[in-house]
Amino acid sequence: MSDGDEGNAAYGHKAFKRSRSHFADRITADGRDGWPVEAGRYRLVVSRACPWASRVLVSRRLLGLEDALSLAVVDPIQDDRSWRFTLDADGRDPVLGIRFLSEAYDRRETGYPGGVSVPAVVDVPSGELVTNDFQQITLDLATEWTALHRPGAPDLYPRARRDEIDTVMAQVYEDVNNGVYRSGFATTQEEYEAACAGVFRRLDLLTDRLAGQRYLVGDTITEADVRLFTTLVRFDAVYHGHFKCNRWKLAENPVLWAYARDLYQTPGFGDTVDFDHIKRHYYEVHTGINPTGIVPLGPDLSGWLTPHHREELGGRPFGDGTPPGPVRPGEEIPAQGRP
Ligand SMILES: N[C@@H](CCC(=O)N[C@@H](CS)C(=O)NCC(=O)O)C(=O)O
Repeated sequence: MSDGDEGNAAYGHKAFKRSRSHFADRITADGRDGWPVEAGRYRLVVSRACPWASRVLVSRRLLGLEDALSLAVVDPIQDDRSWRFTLDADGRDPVLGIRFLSEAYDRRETGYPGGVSVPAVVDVPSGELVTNDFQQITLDLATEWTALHRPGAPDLYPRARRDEIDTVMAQVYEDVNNGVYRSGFATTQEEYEAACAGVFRRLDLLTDRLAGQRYLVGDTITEADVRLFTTLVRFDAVYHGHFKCNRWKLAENPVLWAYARDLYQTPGFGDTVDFDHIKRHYYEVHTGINPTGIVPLGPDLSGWLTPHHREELGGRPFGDGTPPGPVRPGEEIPAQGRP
């Protein structure tokens, strides 16, 4: 079996193409799409394996939205009905009462024929999917959910820096976030080489950028760092081997490795990462590119906790704000998912 979006390339012998999110309603302060920001009304459904969903996990923690937006974590292994709540008692999400995420999609659109993807935000009272628009959800958490942010929450999308953040994020998306998928699911040598070369060309440029500055834009953590982090944290565990992005390992690039460790060790980043879910999902689910489903034992994760010395570059991680507090009880990463 293969990811819905990703299966076309794995089996169809055509270039990997990421599908656009089908449900693009926005949850906003003024509720203009019919979905007003409201504490406790929505449920965020993620796979901790998924880099697009992981963006939302990090933003939710940094902004302190855990009480306002509850969390459901799916099993990292889908079956033929896609994402399922088999980690929960009786295989049902305790709040939505459903066994498969597809049930929320069906409630929104009867007979919805498209793929079921995470991240997904579901309206709890009606059980309907509101949005699976992974490019917009985090921007809205940063800019529309402000009334519910914790005291000391950082500004992840500062108005004065948006043009620069958007430019960096577009490059990171094309060449890195999605580039690794185009490399991994390529079905011709040319396609693979172009995608893989593009990944490393961009990582080289990002290395230059990050050699002398702690964060991608300005001197604080922004949405751009959240989006680069979610790919870097998976790099050696899955993209280097499984997706054949193997010119070098992250741990062999002193600048990016220190940058990634710095973020990993910042509250709100590493405490959302489950390496066990990441490895099992990629290696077991994408049987088109790993037919045995064997999950490798490595890499050694202990390096993630080693000193990074990036504070010597200055920078104010949370700007005028503060780091988030401890992880919410029940949302801790089990020991097998941590270094
Ligand atoms: N293309 C997705 C972006 C998110 C995405 O690709 N998520 C993957 C997991 S990393 C997914 O849920 N794929 C569908 C599946 O695996 O069944 C969308 O249209 O919103």
